[in-house]
Amino acid sequence: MYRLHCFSQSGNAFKVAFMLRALGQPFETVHVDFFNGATREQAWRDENNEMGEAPVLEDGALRLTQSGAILSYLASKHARFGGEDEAEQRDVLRWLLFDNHKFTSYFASYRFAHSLAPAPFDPAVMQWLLGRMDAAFQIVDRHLATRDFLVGAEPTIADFSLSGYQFYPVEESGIDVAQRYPHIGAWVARLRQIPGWASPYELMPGGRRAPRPATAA
Ligand SMILES: N[C@@H](CCC(=O)N[C@@H](CS)C(=O)NCC(=O)O)C(=O)O
Repeated sequence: MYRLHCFSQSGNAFKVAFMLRALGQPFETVHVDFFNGATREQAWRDENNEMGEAPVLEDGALRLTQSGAILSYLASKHARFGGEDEAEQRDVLRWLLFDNHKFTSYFASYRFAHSLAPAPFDPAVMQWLLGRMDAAFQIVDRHLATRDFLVGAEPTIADFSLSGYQFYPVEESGIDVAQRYPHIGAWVARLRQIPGWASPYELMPGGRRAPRPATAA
């Protein structure tokens, strides 16, 4: 059985959990104690991921890291969600790269700084992150104005990847994505309908943390 090293606040890990559920593949979870510094410990890195990040997926003797690489591995192994042909597969890769560089990355950083980090960030840093995130979200919102999914006519791993952080409560980021980016909001609602979908807090261990009192956006 697959073993997913993850924690409930990790949207990057949720990308993989969502994919496994959509594939109907059972998996065990292994809690990564991120908030107590597990990913910074050299012993954890030596054993799990030299890059110091969750998620990690074990498939027998294989230990896979980087959600995009894991999603590609699963799509290829189970022959689902990878794109219908070579052109779609290339397009999926473009979106995975855009996601990891900008879409997930700035949103997840903003959310962490907004409510999960131990202390508030400098407002100038928050403004900069918000601007970077907004630029990426506008691009995706425009793309989704004329289609149901990011690539092709059916969901792909590009959808699992970009939506990783979109199923958490609004108060964690302080950004009402559905209201600010209506096409992204409609796409997220469609993804919730994929059989197997469940919320990150149901699928991954660690529970909820009381958000730190918010800083102004
Ligand atoms: N591009 C990576 C990002 C993974 C990532 O940033 N994971 C976070 C948790 S959501 C992490 O473990 N961060 C540890 C750290 O930065 O110290 C992926 O998609 O897997």
